[in-house]
Amino acid sequence: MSQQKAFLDHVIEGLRQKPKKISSLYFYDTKGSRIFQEIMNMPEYYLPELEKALLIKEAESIAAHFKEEPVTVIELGAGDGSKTRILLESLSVSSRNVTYVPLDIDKDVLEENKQATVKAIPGVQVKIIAGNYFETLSKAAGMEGKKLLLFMGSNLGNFDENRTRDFLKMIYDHLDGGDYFLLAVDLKKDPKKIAKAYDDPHGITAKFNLNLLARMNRELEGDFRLDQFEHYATYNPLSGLAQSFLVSKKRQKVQIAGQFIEFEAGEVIHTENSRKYALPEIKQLLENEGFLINPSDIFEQEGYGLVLAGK
Ligand code: AVI
Repeated sequence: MSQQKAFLDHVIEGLRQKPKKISSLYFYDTKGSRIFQEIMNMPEYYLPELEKALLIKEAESIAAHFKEEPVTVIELGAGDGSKTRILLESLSVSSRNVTYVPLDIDKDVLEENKQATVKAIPGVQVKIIAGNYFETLSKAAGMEGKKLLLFMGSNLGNFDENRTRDFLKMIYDHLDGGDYFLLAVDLKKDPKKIAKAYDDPHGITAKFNLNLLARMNRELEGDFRLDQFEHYATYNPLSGLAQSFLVSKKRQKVQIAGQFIEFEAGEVIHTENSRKYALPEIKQLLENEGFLINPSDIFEQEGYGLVLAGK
């Protein structure tokens, strides 16, 4: 099935459900990825900064698990790898031989990542693999040496409960005894701070969410009127769930590839979950799949967490 057809089928199925929903995976076309970069650079979206600070603080403790032996660092959804280089630097001091295998959908961003990494840390070998998680992880996991698999950016928070379980199981199955998995997660904290990160005053997150409608117009011959929908984000401090929606401002009918979808005034499309965790919850999720976690391998600072889980 072509990607376009899969997108259309997904959209029609999701918009015929009650409540209407579309997976946040579809945010990331070229335009959406560019807007996501804007989000990453805005002060309200605190996640990248906290992650970087925690990596700087803990890189040596993490690297100490790989003393004097070759290590293959595999990163899922690696992007430009700018923060990962903090860890690679420490590893290249403590380990003899470091191979970095960044995995991402976007081949161009991987090429940039490779060039920047080789330039910054000349001793590190870089092997890029472009494609989706499932295909690329099998290739990468077959490589030699002790493995350290990274899943950063609190990307886990975008998965629903079943997908989280399946994903962690898949990671576990691709590792061998003695390998490690490093997971970065955003934690429950001041609800106002979280709410603002997903509903910023510049309107960048709104633009990111509304781009989903624009993408349907571009790729699926949709006729959504962007000015007739608005971004709405909530955060529930009890469940830890930040959720984004697109709200129809009026009763309207929209056409997508010849099919009609009706909206009531105020009706929503649920477009994203960004779950925030407590560290014991994350520990439990990982242990449920068989990972072993030493209490000294759980790192936290200012409501952001890193967990180094062993197999
Ligand atoms: C990619 N992901 C971890 C982001 C998040 O925080 O859930 C996506 C995002 N959505 C709105 N702002 C950022």
